[in-house]
Amino acid sequence: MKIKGKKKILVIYTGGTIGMKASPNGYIPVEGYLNEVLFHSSILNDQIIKNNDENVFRLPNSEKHQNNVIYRLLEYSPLLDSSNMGMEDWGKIAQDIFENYNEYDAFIVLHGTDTMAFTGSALSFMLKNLQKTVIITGSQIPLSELRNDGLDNLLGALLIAGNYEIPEVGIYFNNNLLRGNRVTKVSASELEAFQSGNYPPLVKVGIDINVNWNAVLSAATSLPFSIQKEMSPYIGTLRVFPGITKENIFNFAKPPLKGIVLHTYGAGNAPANPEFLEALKFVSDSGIVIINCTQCFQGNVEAHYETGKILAEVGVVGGSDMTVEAALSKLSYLLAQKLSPEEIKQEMTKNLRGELSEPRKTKFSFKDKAFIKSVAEVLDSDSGEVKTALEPILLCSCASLGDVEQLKAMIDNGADINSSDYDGRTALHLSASEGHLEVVEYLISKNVNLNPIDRWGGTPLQDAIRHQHIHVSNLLTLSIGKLKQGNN
Ligand code: ASN
Repeated sequence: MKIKGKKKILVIYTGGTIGMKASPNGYIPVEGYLNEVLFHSSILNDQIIKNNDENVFRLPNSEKHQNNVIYRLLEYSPLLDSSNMGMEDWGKIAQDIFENYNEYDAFIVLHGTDTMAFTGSALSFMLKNLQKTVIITGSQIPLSELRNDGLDNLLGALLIAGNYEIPEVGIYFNNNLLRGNRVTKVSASELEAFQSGNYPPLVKVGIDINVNWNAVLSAATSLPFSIQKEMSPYIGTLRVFPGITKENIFNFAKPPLKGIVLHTYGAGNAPANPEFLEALKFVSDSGIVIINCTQCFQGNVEAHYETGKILAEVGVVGGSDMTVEAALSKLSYLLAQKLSPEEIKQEMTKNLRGELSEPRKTKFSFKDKAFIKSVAEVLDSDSGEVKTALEPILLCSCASLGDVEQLKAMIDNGADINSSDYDGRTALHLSASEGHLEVVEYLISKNVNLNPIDRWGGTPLQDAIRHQHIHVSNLLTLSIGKLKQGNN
């Protein structure tokens, strides 16, 4: 939803390259520096409102963006390179969002890029029933450099957070807002540092700001916003490689470990080596939850191959198209809830915050016996036009699938055995074409019309001959002969 009027944004500044300055030991975060940059920037602020000891900035309005956005910078101490951040830091960010939730309309978290994808994933789970925009951003080049990506990233994040309600945790980088738990850092040097392999951008910023509303999570929840600060540290990720041994597994899966993200090949495959599989089974049976995530940047874990299926057989849970960052933080989040391993396994396969794509439900089809049965049952209670229109199609579908039982049930219930579909094809045409002798026998026993003509002038006997169903064509020839004799 696009929002108008004055919007208040809290900018939580945790550290990262964006606010760093060069030092003899390389770039380091410098306290107070970002505040100074904002203070002097005519792009990021056109008015400074003193609020106690702090500065509140106003984002300039422009022809395109009459945003009326004001924002406050909440600087952490110490400022951190994100490589030094851990679960407690996520808890602190979650707590600050919680404490300021009612006072602000949106939140921006300035963060280093190295672990931004982990924080994006973790916060998506830790913030529950989120109804406001949370955007994490940072940069590859510090604002202190003449040429940098920090200015665009911060400005873009402020404009999106100030103008749209996108009620999820996103990562804004290089003109794209991506879902926080779908993102991986893909480059240490390019300005496009992040990509989301399995989910489209929520917002693309070009000449215009284009929000892909179909991709954005809905905020439809009546439950109040809350947070879970506790995350379990007893997790780890193990990358499968050619030559991996059972010892690798046992050395890794030592107490107090409770959850493993197994980083597998391709569509979720691992070596079919019995010792390796037995080790995984032993670990899984001991109550450690193992989640299967692919090493590939794109695609998901599906049990297409034997090498993937056997992992499921030893208790490893498929992680669908989750990133490793998302799977790890989800495991950590669920383990902290003190659920049983079975409950955690179940939750891991569910879509909690848009972090995974659940398998598509099979499409209904007249090639599906169960579907035909259900439709036929519904039609039983109908005596009108819908029944007249659908019954021939159902009869033909049953005949084509060789489903004698369902065919009998429908004919016993009064369906017209000689009815034809829109091509003039009858149940006898279909069963003869497919060579379902049992169906043909049954239809003949019910005195079906043996010579119906479809819209191409074809008969069931011709169908049986064309498809070389000898038994069916013999039976039809015999029955037609008998019929002729009887008529003479
Ligand atoms: N090392 C930095 C960090 O993650 C990298 C960056 O922000 N571009 O804090």
